[in-house]
Amino acid sequence: RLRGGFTTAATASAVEVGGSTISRDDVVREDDPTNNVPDSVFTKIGMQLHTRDDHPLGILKNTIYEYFDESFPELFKKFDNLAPIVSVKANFDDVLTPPDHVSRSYNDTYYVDANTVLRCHTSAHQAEMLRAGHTHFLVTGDVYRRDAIDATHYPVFHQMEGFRVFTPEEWEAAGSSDGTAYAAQDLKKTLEGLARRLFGEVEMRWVDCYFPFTEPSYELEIFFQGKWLEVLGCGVTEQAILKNNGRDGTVAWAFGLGLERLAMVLFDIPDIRLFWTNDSRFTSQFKSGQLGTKFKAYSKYPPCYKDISFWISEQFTENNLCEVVRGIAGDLAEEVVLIDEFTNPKKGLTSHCYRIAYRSMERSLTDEEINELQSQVREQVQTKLNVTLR
Ligand code: FA5
Ligand code: MG
Repeated sequence: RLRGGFTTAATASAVEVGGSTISRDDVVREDDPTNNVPDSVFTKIGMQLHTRDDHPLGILKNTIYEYFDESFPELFKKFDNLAPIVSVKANFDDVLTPPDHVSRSYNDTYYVDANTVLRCHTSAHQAEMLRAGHTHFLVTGDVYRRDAIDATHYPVFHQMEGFRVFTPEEWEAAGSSDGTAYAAQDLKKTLEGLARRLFGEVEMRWVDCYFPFTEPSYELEIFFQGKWLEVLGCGVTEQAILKNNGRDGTVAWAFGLGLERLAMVLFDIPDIRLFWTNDSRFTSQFKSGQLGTKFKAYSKYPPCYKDISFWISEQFTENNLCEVVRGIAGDLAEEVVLIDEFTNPKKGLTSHCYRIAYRSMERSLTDEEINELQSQVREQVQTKLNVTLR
């Protein structure tokens, strides 16, 4: 099927991941209100960028594997081929996400049906791994979130989950009587070692934060090119998760790191869409085993900006607008920014004006095709988002 008349990649009717077949008709059902997965997201399932040894994400994953193998020989089991379609229970309930948490909303998460989602984090596999008897594991995979459109956000990105269980004998042997303190200290030491392996001697800092599944919880930030960059979330696993999954009496740590965030910094990759390109000017620059080759940008084609203004309705959200734009323009949509907003107090109506930047990383776009994309955006914004164009 042609999208927007310009995208020529046909949508396959089914893909294979980790031995299971995922069929398009089960995942994309526009007329089913319990489903909100667009074709543009379905086409990313099964791409497995993180398993390509000469792709920046694969190179990074392999380097992290090496760090764990060298620091802890034969301790961590690795999984990178688990299917991304998981139950709501696995993605949320099993990791103690409260019933009213925003991440559960249709605005933030892709639902296949009321009980099934595209995983929004690799933490979705913690409980099943524990129940299968694993106590030291790394799970890498594609994760899916409805989100903004800009250089660092894409509806599909990759995470690596790490998990390590300690028995009382382990912390007692180390002279500690407090399993939680012991695990927190081991976690920080392990991740600081990883950060040094990836970045060399860098300034880093721990920031206290909150996750439903860990306590205490931290984010690690790295000072890179003048800014503090959040690269991972982690913490000491909530006791209920261990208890509910056959590991009562133990203590564990867990982390989840964003592979694109790290790779953009390590390889100087300026736009997150580049991870998905087949353009050989991108792919030919990276070699298996070579972490940190600096990407040489090829010449940028000019962007084209189009504004769209409308009176919003109560259900309007920016994520829904971005879905419409991505559904029509795909990767030609570089950015969607709110540039003006006002309320007419008499009418009680609020107007938003968004500026959409269209740009291909591979070629010049013609006025004609951009006008055609924008006219489809205008049409669908009205029919799908229930807003009134101004
Ligand atoms: C999580 O997803 C937690 N599951 C992480 C975790 C695991 C915490 C285990 C504790 C224990 P968060 O939503 O912050 O947390 O995402 C983790 C990392 O993914 C971020 O630090 C960031 O590096 C990356 N990330 C998050 N959102 C995006 C995005 N839209 N695009 C690219 N990378 C992202
Ligand atoms: Mg975070």
